[in-house]
Amino acid sequence: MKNEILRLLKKQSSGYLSGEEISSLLGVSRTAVWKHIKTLKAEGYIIDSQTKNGYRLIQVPDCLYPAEVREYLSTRVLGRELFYLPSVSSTNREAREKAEIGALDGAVVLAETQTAGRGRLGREWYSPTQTGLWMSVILRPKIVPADAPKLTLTAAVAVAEAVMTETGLNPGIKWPNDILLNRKKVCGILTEMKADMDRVHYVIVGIGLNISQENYPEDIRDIATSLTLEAEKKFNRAKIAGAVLNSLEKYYFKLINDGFGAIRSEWKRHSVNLGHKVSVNTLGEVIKGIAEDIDENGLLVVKEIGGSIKKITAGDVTLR
Ligand code: BT5
Repeated sequence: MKNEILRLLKKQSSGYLSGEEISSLLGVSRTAVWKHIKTLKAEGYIIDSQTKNGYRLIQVPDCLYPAEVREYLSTRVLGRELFYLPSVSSTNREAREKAEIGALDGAVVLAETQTAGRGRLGREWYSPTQTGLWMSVILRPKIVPADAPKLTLTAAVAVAEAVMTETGLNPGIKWPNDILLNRKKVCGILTEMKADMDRVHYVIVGIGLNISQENYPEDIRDIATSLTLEAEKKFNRAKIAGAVLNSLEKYYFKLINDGFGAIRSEWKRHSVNLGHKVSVNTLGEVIKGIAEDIDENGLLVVKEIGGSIKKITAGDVTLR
């Protein structure tokens, strides 16, 4: 009911809507209308109430409330279940718990802040409140575990495209999971899964996209950036969330229906690694050479100085 009232207020935002009109349109009492308006105000919606004219929506808060994100969604599967939390330890962790108790394919967990946001290998992900997109998507694809890394690359292409269309900026992708603007990291992706040897039960694609931070802690100041810092303007975070999910669904369906080929080409178009000297730290071993390609499984192909070819499943790449 609260969302229905919000929908009416948005439709009528150029003028006032009386409590009586709302109550007769929705078939609820005027007291109930008043209570829902009170809740909306507590959630940060600025609503002018006048005894004579009724209610008018003045401003929507910069929050990732499902009702706001839904406004921008054109998906079939992704986001059909949206779980919203003002604060959570990690959306990936929350998503895993939801997946264990039967959350649907395409369910999404969104939070305004994470108190223990995670990167790969237990690294920290800085997730201050109401400044980024801290989001995890639960997917239940019928794939074998060896194909799961393709999902990280698919998500990277999807985020890069959404960032491009929403901001006009030109993001690069650093293998396997970083989206860069101006050589600094604007987004990281953490893909986790539960699988048997021959079957994936679910995959959690965690996306951390810096939207409006203007300052970073010292340890990441030189390597991190945000959409606002690069574009020098503010963005509607709910709209960015919608755009990322729309793009992710498009590329996810493409992966499932048509295979990795087209996504691989897109990925290569955005790549900042290919053709460059790199140093890849892969579980303690450092491989140096030229990043030649990503193969049909999403592995990074590096040609070492002596000419031998190494295919890398996981690691951290430094451009040299
Ligand atoms: C990643 O790890 O880049 C994956 C990050 C995924 C975060 C999302 S947020 C929603 C979901 N829930 C979670 O708990 N996680 C996912 P990695 O490649 O390991 O990079 C981590 C490194 O990036 C850190 O060690 C820092 O150096 C740097 N870093 C931390 N916070 C950052 C930020 N906000 N922006 C840019 N760089 C950051």
